[in-house]
Amino acid sequence: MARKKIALIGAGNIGGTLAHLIGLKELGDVVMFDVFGGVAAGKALDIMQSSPVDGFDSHMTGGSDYSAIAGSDVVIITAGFPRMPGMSRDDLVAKNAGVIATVAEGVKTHCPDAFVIVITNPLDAMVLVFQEKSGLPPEKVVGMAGVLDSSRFRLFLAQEFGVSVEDVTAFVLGGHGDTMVPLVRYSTVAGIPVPDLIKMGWSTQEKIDAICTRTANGGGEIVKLLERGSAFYAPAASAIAMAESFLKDKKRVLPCAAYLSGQYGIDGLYVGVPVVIGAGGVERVVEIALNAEEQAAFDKSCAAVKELIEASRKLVG
Ligand code: TXD
Repeated sequence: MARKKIALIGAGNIGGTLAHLIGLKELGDVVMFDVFGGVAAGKALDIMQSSPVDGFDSHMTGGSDYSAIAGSDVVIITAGFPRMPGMSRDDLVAKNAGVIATVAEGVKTHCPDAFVIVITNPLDAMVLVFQEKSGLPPEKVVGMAGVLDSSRFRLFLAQEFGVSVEDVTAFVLGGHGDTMVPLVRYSTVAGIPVPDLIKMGWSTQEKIDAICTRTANGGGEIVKLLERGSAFYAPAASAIAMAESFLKDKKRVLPCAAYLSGQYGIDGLYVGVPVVIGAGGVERVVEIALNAEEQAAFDKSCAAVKELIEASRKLVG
């Protein structure tokens, strides 16, 4: 079986980490693209030079010529500008919508059959801009946010309960950002729902509420600490989980920004929901029944996504 080909558009902090993880996991060969072609080429060469030490075979190249991404199986997009301190994700819309429109043109021309994962913020708006501008089928275009948000939620819950992160599952819905909706009743420790754990005295409602707030502000917490740039290790790991599920047809159930056409009462928007990712891309949207409080939070989140989309439409048409 020939090796898979993975194109990384954007060779910044997340792009470089993605390439390293792809090598370590032997997921395929890597082509990195960046407007700064030297950075892409330098990172590709540096990571490939680690391959004899770590024992992986992966061919990596970098540059600023779109034709190099031809025939890619997966494209992961991080191109754009990161959030700086004091800047909200939403402030990024003006800068990044134009970048994504250009990237969409490159992907449409050179690898229209690829499975595309968009990471660039503001995520829910950028993934729709990409899908509309590229014309790729909606099931082959997803946004990465929910895996990261739920990973943060899982970590904080595991720390609160004093158990392994492996045994904590978490469920988040909605847009990426401050309006994200952590679903506590679907979050568990080895199958025991968090509300039951509260009843069992493992934690209190106040502590769980504080964890939900910390999760929703998880990106901002890191931006504040780093002072320049935003999180990149956990975002890269999250996108790799999605790419791996596609490449290996694992059919994992992962929260992703997926195109909704009527599910959850939403039509024509990308919003974070649990989906099954397999060789066909997004093979299924998991639609659960929400209670009134959850529905209200979800609707609020969708309204925030809609606002962003309108803002980006004004900028790139
Ligand atoms: O959950 C999520 N979706 C996110 C999203 C979590 C964390 C960070 N998130 C966003 O990802 C962040 O707000 C940014 O919009 C992207 C990429 O973050 P990263 O930390 O990798 O940013 P960098 O290091 O600035 O890298 C961006 C690269 C940089 O090398 C630029 O030269 C390049 O993008 N760039 C371009 N490449 C190709 N084509 C164009 N037009 C272009 N413009 C800039």
